[in-house]
Amino acid sequence: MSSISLRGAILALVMASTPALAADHEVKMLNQGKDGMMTFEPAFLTVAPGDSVTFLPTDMAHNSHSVLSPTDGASWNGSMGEKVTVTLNKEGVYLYQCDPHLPLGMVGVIQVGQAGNLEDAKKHAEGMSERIAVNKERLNQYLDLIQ
Ligand SMILES: [Cu+2]
Repeated sequence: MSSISLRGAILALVMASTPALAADHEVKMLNQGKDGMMTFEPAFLTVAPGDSVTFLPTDMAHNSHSVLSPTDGASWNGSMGEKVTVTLNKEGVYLYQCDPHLPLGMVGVIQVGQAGNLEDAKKHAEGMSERIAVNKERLNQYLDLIQ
């Protein structure tokens, strides 16, 4: 093997072992989505540690506010109509809501890697559910998608 092709082979090996670039996932904040009125879409996301999620004010009168994160995990509190990007390094389940539309079931769930805090998340979700009047089933449906 010539030294040039050897260098090429080494370079290919190095690149193959480099972790995949962190992805950015987009979640729309909508007045009307496939889950009905006042939704995040997609409202359930599975992402890899180190990925980021951007909440887009596709419709304006919404915000994204995290209400449960794993220990040492990121939290966020977007203003109304604000585009927010969060990087999620810590594995676990994250719950978030649109503050004015929590009573209408405008909630979302993100699973980052292993769902080590699933029991905490379910317990917290029970408290949230007491404040949801419409589309109460959504939160549990999203939690059921956790693997
Ligand atoms: Cu909203």
